[in-house]
Amino acid sequence: AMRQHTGWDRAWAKRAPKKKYDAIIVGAGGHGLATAYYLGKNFGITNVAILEKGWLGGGNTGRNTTIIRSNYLQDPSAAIYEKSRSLYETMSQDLNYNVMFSPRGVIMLAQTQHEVRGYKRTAHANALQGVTTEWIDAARVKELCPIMNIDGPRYPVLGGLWQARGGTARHDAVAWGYARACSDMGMDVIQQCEVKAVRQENGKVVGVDTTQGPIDCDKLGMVVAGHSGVLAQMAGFRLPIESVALQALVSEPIKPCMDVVVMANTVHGYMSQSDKGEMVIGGGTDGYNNYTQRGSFHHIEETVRALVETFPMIARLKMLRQWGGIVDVTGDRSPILSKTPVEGVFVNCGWGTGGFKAIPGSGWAMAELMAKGQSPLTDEFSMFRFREGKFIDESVAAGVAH
Ligand code: FAD
Ligand code: PYC
Repeated sequence: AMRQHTGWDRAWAKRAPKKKYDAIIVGAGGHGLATAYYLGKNFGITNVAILEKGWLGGGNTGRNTTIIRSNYLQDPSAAIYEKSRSLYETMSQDLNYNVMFSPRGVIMLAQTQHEVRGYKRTAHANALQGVTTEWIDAARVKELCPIMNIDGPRYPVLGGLWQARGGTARHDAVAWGYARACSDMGMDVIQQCEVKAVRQENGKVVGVDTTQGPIDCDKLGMVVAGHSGVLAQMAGFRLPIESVALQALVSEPIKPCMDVVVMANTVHGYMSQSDKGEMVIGGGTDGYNNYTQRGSFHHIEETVRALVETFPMIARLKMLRQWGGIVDVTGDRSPILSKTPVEGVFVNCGWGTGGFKAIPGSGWAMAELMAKGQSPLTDEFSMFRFREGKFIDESVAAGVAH
């Protein structure tokens, strides 16, 4: 008989949890998987389990709109986001898995004088940080994205911040590629395994209780995005995080018409075109804290209304589907990669609306923090910075209205 699509090895092995691991990572999103991958690749720590309550990549990693850029303002942000963007350049080769990194370029539009000043400032900061971005005028914006109406009348395009090596990647492939590489190193990726409690003795972590039983560990990495507050509560401390839904939608597929990513932050909308031809569209976060992973009608209306002056063609599109993810937002719109009050417990969260782009850099840095107790890439992102007033303000660069 002809063998068609049978006899394939599983991309990652299905194993029952062992009694004990050197390190447990909670959350098999991109950040959790990348953390495990670099623990193995950079530090030889492979007695690792990644525990996922649902399915691998089913959180924000599989729900985001995949924009990758590193045009942030502050030096610690530029360091970690540019490290991440540069790791995306070679990720398909590193993982031997096609993550479809597409550095098609990202424009952040300036549609007010305030934004013109803000983005010119960012372009200067990026030049000092070694991040290649450029302030471009309205005519160049139109050249890069001809479907755009730059004349207003309400919000004419005045120019933009252009990052030519920003772009997109296939979100599921990033999760799947890391998962396969972790499994190949002998790590256990365990799905449908929810962490319910964090066990500690004398202020040090000793294990977790899960829906698949108790599992011991020496080190624990909490990498659960919108559920970070819930995990922190299990370990007995609080995090300065708010969880809120961020929604997105896609149109019916149409012919290729836009080969850059555009973010229009004054009007609260952004758009790119997927390889299938769908226009991928998103707006600001929901206006209230919630754990609802769903879309809502008013969000479609608000977002399409926001974008239709700048992209008149979307008035004629049918919208195909919408969804939501729970993002973990900090007060300064920067992430937390940190030790915690519990010895052996580390936390990686607070990426909010913008962590897809950060997956490889965050995993690289978090692995170093967990392996060595310190990383130059995470030094400034401690959870204790909020107590000390050392904020890393990225409210403009976050690019998505909160
Ligand atoms: P997740 O992928 O959410 O992974 C966390 C995992 O932890 C989940 O799978 C969850 O099930 C698991 N978990 C939770 N609790 C437990 C438990 N108790 N036990 C076991 N497992 C648990 N970022 C960008 O850079 N560019 C974008 O264009 C962009 N667009 C976005 C659009 C939308 C609509 C959304 C929602 C987000 C967007 N983001 C974007 C943000 C980005 O998706 C996130 O910052 C990033 O994916 C977070 O990854 P993560 O691995 O930390 O979280
Ligand atoms: O962080 O670039 C971003 C982003 C775009 C849309 C959602 N997040």
